[in-house]
Amino acid sequence: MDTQLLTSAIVAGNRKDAKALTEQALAEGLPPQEVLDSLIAGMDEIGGKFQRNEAFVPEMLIAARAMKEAMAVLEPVLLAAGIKPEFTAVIGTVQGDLHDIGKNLVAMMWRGANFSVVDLGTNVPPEKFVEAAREHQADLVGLSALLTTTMPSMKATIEALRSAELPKAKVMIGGAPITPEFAKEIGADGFAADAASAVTVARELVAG
Ligand code: B1M
Repeated sequence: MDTQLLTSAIVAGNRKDAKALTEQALAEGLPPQEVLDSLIAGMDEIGGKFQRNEAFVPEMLIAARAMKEAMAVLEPVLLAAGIKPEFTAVIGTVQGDLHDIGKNLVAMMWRGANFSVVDLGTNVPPEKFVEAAREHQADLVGLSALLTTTMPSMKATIEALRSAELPKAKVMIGGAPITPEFAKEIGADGFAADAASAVTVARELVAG
C-alpha cells in the first residue's frame, strides 16, 4: 500500500479512510513505525497549512480526530512491538484561566507528533504542574494563557517548576497575549505562536 494514502487521509480529516487504511497497512505487513510516520506526516502537513493560512481551526480539529481513529487501531500494535512515544509532555491552562480551545489544539498536535501528552485541563495551579511533571517525568511542560491577567500565573508556575528542580523538563508557553519577549522575561525555554509551531518548538526543546 502507498503510505501517502494514509498521510492524505489525515490531511483531509477523513476518519473512515484513516482507520480503514491503517488496518489495511497493518494487514499487509507494513511495519507499525512506518504507518505511524505516515500519520505524523499528515499532522505535520495540516500544521503547515494552518501556518500558511491554508487551513483553519476546524480542519485541524477534523485532522486530529482522524489521527485519533487511526491511532486507536495502531496503538495496540505499537505497544506489542515495544514502540512507545519517546517524549512525555504535560500541558495545562494556567491558574485563573478557563480558556482551553487553543491549549486543546496544541495537545492534539503534540499527540499527532507522537508525544505522550498529559492534559491537566484549565485553571491549573503551579503545584499541580510540578506534581504532574514529576510523576510523569515530563520532558516538556506546556503552559497556556489567554488573559493578560493570568500571564503572572505563568511566571509563578515557571518559578515553581524551577525550584522543584526538574532538570529535564523544558517549559514552553503560548496563548494570544503571549510574546517572545514575555517568554524570555519569565524564563520560559520556548514560545510558540500557534499549535503548528508548538510542534516544531517542542521537537527542538526535547532534542536539547
Ligand atoms: Co474569553 N476572552 N473570557 N472566553 N475569549 C478572550 C481571550 C478575549 C481576548 C476577548 C475580548 O475581550 N476580545 C478577552 C481577554 C482580554 C485580555 O485579557 N487581553 C477575554 C475575556 C476578557 C474573558 C472573560 C474575563 C470574560 C468575562 O467573564 N468578563 C472570561 C474569563 C474566564 C476565565 O478564563 N477565568 C472569558 C471567558 C470565555 C469563555 C468561557 C466564554 C470562552 C472560553 C471557552 C473555552 O476556551 N472553552 C471564551 C472565548 C471562547 C474567548 C475568545 C472569543 C476565543 C478564544 C479562543 O478559543 N480562540 C477570545 C477572543 C478571541 O480570541 N477572539 C476571548 C481560538 C484558539 C484556537 O486560539 O486560544 O489563541 P488561542 O490558541 C492559539 C494560540 O494562542 C496558541 O495556539 C492556539 C492555536 O493556534 N496557543 C499556544 C495557545 N496556547 C498555547 C500553548 C503553547 C503554544 C501555543 O505552548 C504550551
